[in-house]
Amino acid sequence: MALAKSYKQTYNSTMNTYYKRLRFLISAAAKKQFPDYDTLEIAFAGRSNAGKSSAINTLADNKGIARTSKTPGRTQLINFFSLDETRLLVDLPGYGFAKVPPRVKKQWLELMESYLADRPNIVGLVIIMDIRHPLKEFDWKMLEWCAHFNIPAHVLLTKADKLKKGPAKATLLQVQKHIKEEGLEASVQMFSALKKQGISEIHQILDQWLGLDALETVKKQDSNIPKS
Ligand SMILES: Nc1nc2c(ncn2[C@@H]2O[C@H](COP(=O)(O)OP(=O)(O)OP(=O)(O)O)[C@@H](O)[C@H]2O)c(=O)[nH]1
Ligand SMILES: [Mg+2]
Repeated sequence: MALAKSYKQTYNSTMNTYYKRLRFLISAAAKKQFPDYDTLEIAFAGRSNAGKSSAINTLADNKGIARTSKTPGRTQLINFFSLDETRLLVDLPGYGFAKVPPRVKKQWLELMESYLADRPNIVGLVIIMDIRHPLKEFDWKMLEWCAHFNIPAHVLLTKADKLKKGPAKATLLQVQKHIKEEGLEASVQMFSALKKQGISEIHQILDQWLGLDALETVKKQDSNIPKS
């Protein structure tokens, strides 16, 4: 199987370099521009400026692939990236930009709704939150959306470099507890694009959702085969 072979070729025991192959596919302003459903898709959602694009760049070890910005609300399109022919990552536009006119907010809502309502190929949602401002109204909406459609959710508490270790850990535990208390489910981790913290954890989650962990077993079984 070509895919299994290519995954094995890009994986080594210390660093999963599979995600380095991430390539920009299309920026979509409307549903008709979305790619076909014949892929597994993982979407990255979060409030504006939370660090979605930076997280994608960091996990792909490619600074420039997803555009980042100091101006909240810059990414107003849905950006699709491909890992291979059957696996996509999606950078969703952020919510919560104060200075944006109502017309733009309305466009954002329509685009997000058209995406979330009609992508049966989504296998997981990564919800990015600034560790200093977790679990805002939009984040709860996304967690509820995942529960409703039975889609696994993973929370990245990013910008972890902005807090000391103790408060960061306390926030992680609080977020886990609060999600559970609300009867919702999500795995939670710390992350920092600046310090490149939490990369192997997010890779493991993505591997699982994208069915790549099964290929890992194949890799181990084949590890005695000499490299050509
Ligand atoms: N210190 C620190 N800054 C970060 C981190 N991740 C992102 N940033 C900064 O936060 C700002 C916003 O990052 P983006 O990745 O563009 O955020 P976004 O969620 O994609 O924003 P929108 O596309 O506007 O919704 C940029 O100035 C980044 O450099 C991090 O882990 N640590
Ligand atoms: Mg962005």
